[in-house]
Amino acid sequence: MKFYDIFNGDADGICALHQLRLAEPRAAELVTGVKRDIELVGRVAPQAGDQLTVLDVSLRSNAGAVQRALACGAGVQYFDHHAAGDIPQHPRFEAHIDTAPDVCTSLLVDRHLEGKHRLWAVVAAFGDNLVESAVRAAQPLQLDHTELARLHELGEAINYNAYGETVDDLHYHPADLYQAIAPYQDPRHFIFDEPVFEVLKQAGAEDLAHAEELRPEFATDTAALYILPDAAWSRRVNGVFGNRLAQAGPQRAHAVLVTKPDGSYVVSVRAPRSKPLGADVLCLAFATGGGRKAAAGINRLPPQELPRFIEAFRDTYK
Ligand SMILES: [Mn+2]
Repeated sequence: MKFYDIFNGDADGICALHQLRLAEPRAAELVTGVKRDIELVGRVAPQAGDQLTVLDVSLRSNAGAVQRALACGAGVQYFDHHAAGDIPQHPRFEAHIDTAPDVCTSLLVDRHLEGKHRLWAVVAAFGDNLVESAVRAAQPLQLDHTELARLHELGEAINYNAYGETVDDLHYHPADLYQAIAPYQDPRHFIFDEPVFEVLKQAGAEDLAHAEELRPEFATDTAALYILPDAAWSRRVNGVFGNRLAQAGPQRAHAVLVTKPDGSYVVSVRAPRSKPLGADVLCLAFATGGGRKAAAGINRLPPQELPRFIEAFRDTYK
């Protein structure tokens, strides 16, 4: 019998697993990746009697692999907050799935453990940018303002570490980061005793400084577009940079393009925060586009389509 711990490589995934294993220690094979690696269950080949714990990757993206695991006699415990599709009804499937917008996977694990390792759920909620939920979860812990701010920074730092095209782009492989965290009951001790937090904070600031040196391709009162070069720092900072732009210019739509080695682009579009609409329709007009009204993207925009994208973007947000 074998155990597999399968988790998203971001703060929510790591802190979800950490809470569980503090409560129920278990040696397991770790399966994880960059934040965008969400089809993780298919990476294992379980056998009858094996036990899979899956955290913070959508069931919809893993449905086939989960079905196969169940069919071959393995058990699956599943915690997640992303849109799930059909939830299997099976005696060996244990689901903790809640897609409410104010929860993250670590908060679901916290609910399951009745708050036993709440501090790590707070870190994760900050990492998933659920600031209000994090503050609410922290309430009974009576942390002072500085402690709360440190947990916020830690969540952001762990989350930042998960951004990249492949694990080669990351400062720490998420499995290594999890193992660095694993001995710590209290994230405040982790911050103090390990270099990880300072390393990630420093690295994140450097990446952001690179991005902030860039001039936009164009910027008007209603829309701005940036193209980041083909570099590891671009792939890491992309999400954080987009957040910064959105915070600094709430009336403005932003498109951030990251150049791929083949010259095509990964596109992320954020509608203006003051009017969070239109990003989905814009991106769906391109072959590999998708997303939500407020934020959407295109997985691969060929270079010859760039002018068409720019025109459509300007037209959507004029
Ligand atoms: Mn999450």
